[in-house]
Amino acid sequence: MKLEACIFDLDGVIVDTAGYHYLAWKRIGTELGFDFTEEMNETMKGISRYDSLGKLLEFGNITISEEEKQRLCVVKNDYYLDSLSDMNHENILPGVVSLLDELKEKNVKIALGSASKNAIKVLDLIGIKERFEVIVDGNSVSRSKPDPEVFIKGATELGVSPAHTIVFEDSNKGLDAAIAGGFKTVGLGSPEHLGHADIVLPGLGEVSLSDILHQLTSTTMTA
Ligand code: B16
Ligand code: MG
Repeated sequence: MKLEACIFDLDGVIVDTAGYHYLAWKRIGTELGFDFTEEMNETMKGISRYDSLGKLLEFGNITISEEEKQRLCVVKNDYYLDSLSDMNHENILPGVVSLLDELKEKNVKIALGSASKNAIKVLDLIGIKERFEVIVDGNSVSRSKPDPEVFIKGATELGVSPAHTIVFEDSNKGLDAAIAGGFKTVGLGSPEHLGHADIVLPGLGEVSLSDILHQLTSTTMTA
């Protein structure tokens, strides 16, 4: 079977912004009077800003009005955007650029599939926006991961089939979305959280496309 495309999640896969989202939510948690932990944050990775706030409020056992929810989403985003002020090419995670190079060389299509409404801004800051033929982000989907919409839209716009496309994800919910859409999946992070991916790697550093393909199918997928 031939590899037609790769769809990359953004935060935690292409760039190390997952920690910045966490710190912004932690600050909101502190302001609401409770300690928002990394373990709690794990369940929020990959989901939309509004849905993330809903989870945070559940963790804190807090009920607020819709108006206050909208206000807190704006405050959280302001904290997050502040943390991006020094972001540049150096924040790209190890192995990403060489993998994008290899995919281009082998004519494998490349898309972004992110829940973030800040995706284009982040890609601009790190200087790799032009490498993505298709960008699907939080502004272009109506259903948050784990719904497969973001990845299905990416594959449709690229003109490829999910079964011939790899999704790279750092979040549990993102992997659920990719699996529901019928994609091959590579989880980036710990097997404890991402054990349902076809394969789990600690990151993209020091791994080649052929290693990934070999591990994914042993024999049936080629680029
Ligand atoms: P924003 P991804 C997701 O991006 C993040 O993982 C998640 O933590 C964040 O809440 C979500 O984007 C929305 O981001 O507030 O910037 O619109 O991992 O799908 O690239
Ligand atoms: Mg992510």
